[in-house]
Amino acid sequence: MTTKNQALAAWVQEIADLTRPQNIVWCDGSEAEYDRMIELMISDGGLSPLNSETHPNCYLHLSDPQDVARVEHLTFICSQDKQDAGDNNNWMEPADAKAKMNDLYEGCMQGRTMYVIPYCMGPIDSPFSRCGVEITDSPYVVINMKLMTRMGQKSLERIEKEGTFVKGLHSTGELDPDKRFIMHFPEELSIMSYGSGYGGNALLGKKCHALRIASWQARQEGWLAEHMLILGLESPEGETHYIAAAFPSACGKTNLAMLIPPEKYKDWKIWTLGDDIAWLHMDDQGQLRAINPEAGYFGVVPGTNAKTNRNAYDMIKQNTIFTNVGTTEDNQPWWEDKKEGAPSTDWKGNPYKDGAGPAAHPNSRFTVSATENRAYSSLAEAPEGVSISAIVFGGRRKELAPLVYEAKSWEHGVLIGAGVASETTAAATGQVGVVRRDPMAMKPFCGYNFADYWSHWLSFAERTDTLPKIFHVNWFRQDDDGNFLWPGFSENLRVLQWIIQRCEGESEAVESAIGYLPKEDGIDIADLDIDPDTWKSLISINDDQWRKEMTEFGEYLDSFGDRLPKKLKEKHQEVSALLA
Ligand code: SAT
Ligand code: MN
Repeated sequence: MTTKNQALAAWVQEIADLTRPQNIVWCDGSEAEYDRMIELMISDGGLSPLNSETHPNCYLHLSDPQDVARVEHLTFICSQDKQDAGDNNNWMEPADAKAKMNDLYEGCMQGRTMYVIPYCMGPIDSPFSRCGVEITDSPYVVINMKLMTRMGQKSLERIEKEGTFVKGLHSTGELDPDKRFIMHFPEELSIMSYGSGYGGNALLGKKCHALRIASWQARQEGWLAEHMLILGLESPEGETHYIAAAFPSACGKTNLAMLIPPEKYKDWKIWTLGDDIAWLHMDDQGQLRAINPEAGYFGVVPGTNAKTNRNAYDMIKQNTIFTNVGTTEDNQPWWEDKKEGAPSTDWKGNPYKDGAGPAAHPNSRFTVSATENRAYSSLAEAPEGVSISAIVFGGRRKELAPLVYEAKSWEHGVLIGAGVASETTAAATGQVGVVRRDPMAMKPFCGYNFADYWSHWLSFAERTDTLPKIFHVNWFRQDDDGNFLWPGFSENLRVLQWIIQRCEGESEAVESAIGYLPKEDGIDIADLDIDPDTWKSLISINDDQWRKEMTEFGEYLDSFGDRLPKKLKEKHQEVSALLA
């Protein structure tokens, strides 16, 4: 296989000259190719088969122990003008970044195979989809891209027809944390990644393309590329509303997107469209429509069990790649809170020792095709996407943010999104559990200056008056002893119901300084074990805490200087005045 597209052929040649691989393989995306890659990886130790009776077609990959998460401090946006990247990104002069990367790439594929992976983010026939080509020397990347994207021949055909594609170059390199960089060149639609084999650093279609590069493109073209799940909530009457929700990594997007309603609401149904990324476009009628650019899930494994996420638990019993989990004595995958079996080896491949750390790495992952999910929505493949009724922001906050509140307008909703803060998780290297500002859950993923990003969000209000309503949720409130105040998981359905009722004008709310809150009986919790005081605190605000929050948030906004949209500042002042 090769290509009719001159630019692509020339680029592949140029990269081959630089990296000097032993051979070049163009990936066609076929099942046969996937099976061959699995065999190859088993034979060279990159994968091991798991118990084929309990977990048919499942494999375990153990990464280098120093290469288990995204590396935000080594991720750069290399725009011509530093201000375009903004203080929210690390920046490097494009020429310097390229020189640095080309030094690392020089001869780096000697003795190895170079894989050329054409892929399409989004349904292959959707006008909203965008294509890319990833060049990599990692077979692990090939099999993951096969599950996570529409990859191979069909994508190449689309690239040949359209002529444009995002160029992504990846090499695993020496896996030396000091020689690891993830560089983005948004003006050239290109990505250079070196020294890591981990998901978000190496599967370039995901965060690098579908968020960082796409967010930049989206601003120029009038759409949004967001760190959002997409779900459909179907009522017993058969009416389905679509919701897009942004939470930081490892804060439960996959669980919410695959939620099974509690017994009391068993006539309701949740359909999954996506669990991580949404591309939002405005249609001719002024409706915001969403597609999921991905075709699979790269989900956090620990905590997944028959109670927390039955759909995912069943989904990953076959045709799944596990990265950095432990195993049981009979070679089944094992992880913390699996609630079944016991660990025999840990994620480093050593015998498991009680008290010597978790068996599965906290950021261990499953990779699986979305078609394995029994709640997969038939509309997930629709080229026109689905019409979004509500946008939801959220984070992991022990205190402050109530269970749910609603923005008073689109502009106020943009302020609420910009105000998202969350406790850090194991999805990125660094300290876990410290609150950091993470606007729209896009801090690690927005490919340009946040001030310009907020202007772009605000501009949608000038284009239509039928925008979705905006909400904020927090499933993670705790008491002083660290107990969660809200049961979460399937019970979150009750909050989604309130959100949809609000969209339909069917539920009254209480106005507060920060937005509309549910009335005490607005969400049915009669059968839940929540005492009245706890419930009151979950759906009310503490003015002192919020005054402090708004002061800190205001300082953060001011740090964006002149580029900060005036409208956002005004909204911030409005809320602050109501709290004074
Ligand atoms: O590592 S990924 O970026 O692919 C997953 C995540 O952190 O959301
Ligand atoms: Mn994510």
